[in-house]
Amino acid sequence: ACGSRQDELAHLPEAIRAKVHNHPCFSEEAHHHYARMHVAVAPACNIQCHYCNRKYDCANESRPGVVSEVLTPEQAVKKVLAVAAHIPQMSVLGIAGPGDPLANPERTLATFRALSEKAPDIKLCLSTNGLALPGLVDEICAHNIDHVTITINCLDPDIGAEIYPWIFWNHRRIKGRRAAEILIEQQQKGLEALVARGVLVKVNSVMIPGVNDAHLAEVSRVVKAKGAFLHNVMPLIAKPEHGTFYGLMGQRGPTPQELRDLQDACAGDMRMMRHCRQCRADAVGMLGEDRSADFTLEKIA
Ligand code: CLF
Ligand code: SF4
Repeated sequence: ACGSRQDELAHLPEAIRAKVHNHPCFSEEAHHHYARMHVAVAPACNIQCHYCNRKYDCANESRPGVVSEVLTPEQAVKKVLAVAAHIPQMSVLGIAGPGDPLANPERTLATFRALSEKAPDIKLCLSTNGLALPGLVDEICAHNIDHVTITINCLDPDIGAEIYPWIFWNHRRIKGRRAAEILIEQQQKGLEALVARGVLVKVNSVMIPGVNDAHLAEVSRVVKAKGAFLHNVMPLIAKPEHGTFYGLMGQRGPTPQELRDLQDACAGDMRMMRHCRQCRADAVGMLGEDRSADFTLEKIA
């Protein structure tokens, strides 16, 4: 269906091609042939985004609106092995919520550790808001996680203060501009450290009209200069029930045309992802397909 994309990977160095050729998010071509699954092992979060309602999955990587069944690492491993036995195209296991995977490091790393032993052919993938990332880079590398996504919505703490009401940092809740400043610093440090270690980093940005839309081309330029592999600009899903603040304030999401225009503006400098399907934290199957209902704990027991 997508023959014109056949050469998408042709110019990449062999080592990178080997990492992305069967990753449905990092390679557009791969998403026609390979599937991913997520296990929802990470319930807690260490920041608050205005577009998030904790009753739903993390909007870093997922479509708000459906609550995932939180699994223990043992249950998650069982589920991955069951899915792998039924869906041979399943090449990637991601942890993306329902909170932030790195705000639940024991649960997240125990899951990855067990899988790298029991299913060494499955690629491991992680999506995070980045706050706890710099302190966990060694662990991430030790667990053979080759793909990390950081959700970076801004570089300017004044804009950040409009997106993040607070963060939880060094056992304290920090609010306002200072909170955004720390988060932005940690995200950039984490990005640099992962790139230095050869981990492929994708940056997701949530496009919020009137808040960060005019700023995201700059974000794209900077993360590219630091070595991010891919930038994925996702539309804010603005539904009153999904935002603690935006919902109440009537914040809207971008139109499809506004989203395309921004992706085009960023594309001048950067490889852009345009096939993201804003998956749930427990999605199973090809992108855009969700077979999670076929693999509930009850069904795989
Ligand atoms: Fe999952 Fe994310 Fe890994 Fe993909 S999803 S943790 S990079 S394996 Fe993919 Fe889904 Fe978009 Fe995410 S389509 S929401 S970009
Ligand atoms: Fe919600 Fe994810 Fe933001 Fe945490 S990082 S507040 S779970 S959207």
